[in-house]
Amino acid sequence: MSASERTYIMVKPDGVERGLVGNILTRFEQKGYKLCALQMMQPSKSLLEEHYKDLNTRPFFPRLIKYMSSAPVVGMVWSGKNAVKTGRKILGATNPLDSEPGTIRGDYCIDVSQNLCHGSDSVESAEREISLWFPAGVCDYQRRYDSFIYE
Ligand code: RTP
Repeated sequence: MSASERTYIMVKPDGVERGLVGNILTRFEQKGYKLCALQMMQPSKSLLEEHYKDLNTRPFFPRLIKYMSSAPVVGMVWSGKNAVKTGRKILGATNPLDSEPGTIRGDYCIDVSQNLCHGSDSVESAEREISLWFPAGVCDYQRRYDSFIYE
């Protein structure tokens, strides 16, 4: 865990279609995380199959790839202390049935298959996903007000 820990957060097609990009981005910004990359794109099936390769034996995998490639997504890289774990808390539990009010999924969705956003589940998967979605690299910069966020 360090102030330079990074996570990959993605607004899924349902989040883009429902106009929730700004809301999702704002929650990470206001928490104090540093935005290092932002892109909108319609992902290919092969990119999504690579991203979700650990799930390729699951029964919902074909449905997941179809849904994720159905419209643009917005991918972001955020950095800061505990970005991976706290990022998952900000999103809420995968199944909106279990996600607490106050989280993105707890506040805005109902079905597990349309759960608005993705967040890396470990530091290792974050680094893999950042390289996959941002092969040209992301911004690295010193933010002047970090002294107001970290001791
Ligand atoms: P994500 O990768 O999207 O952040 O989700 P996660 O780690 O919290 O959950 P994971 O188990 O990796 O599932 C990835 C995505 O697959 C869809 N899903 N559908 N039973 C179902 O229909 C089902 N289960 C999972 C969700 O979109 C989930 O976020």
